[in-house]
Amino acid sequence: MDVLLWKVAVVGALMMLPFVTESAAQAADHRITIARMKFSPALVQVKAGDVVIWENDDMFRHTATARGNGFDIDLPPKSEKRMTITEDGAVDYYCRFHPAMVGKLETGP
Ligand SMILES: [Cu+2]
Repeated sequence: MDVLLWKVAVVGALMMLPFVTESAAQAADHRITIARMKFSPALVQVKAGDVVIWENDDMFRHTATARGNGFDIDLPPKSEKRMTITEDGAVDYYCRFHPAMVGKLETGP
């Protein structure tokens, strides 16, 4: 009887493992707010599957535009848009209307 209970406990613990692993790798949401002509936070760690929520809190239209290929998100005043990260890696981005506005997405270790 004791041995049987012990086996049940081990099997139960093993069955839990995949769920623990899965939640550790779960996609995350990252909010990047534009206020007073600045992306904040300007540097965000992302990984494939994560979602970036771009929020323009300014009275001006902005964009979040990747250098090279990637994304070009149009952000009218007081709007927000969601974008799913499709692959790991680093991307510098800027605003097409205000090139001094810059930020970076990168994949952490
Ligand atoms: Cu802008």
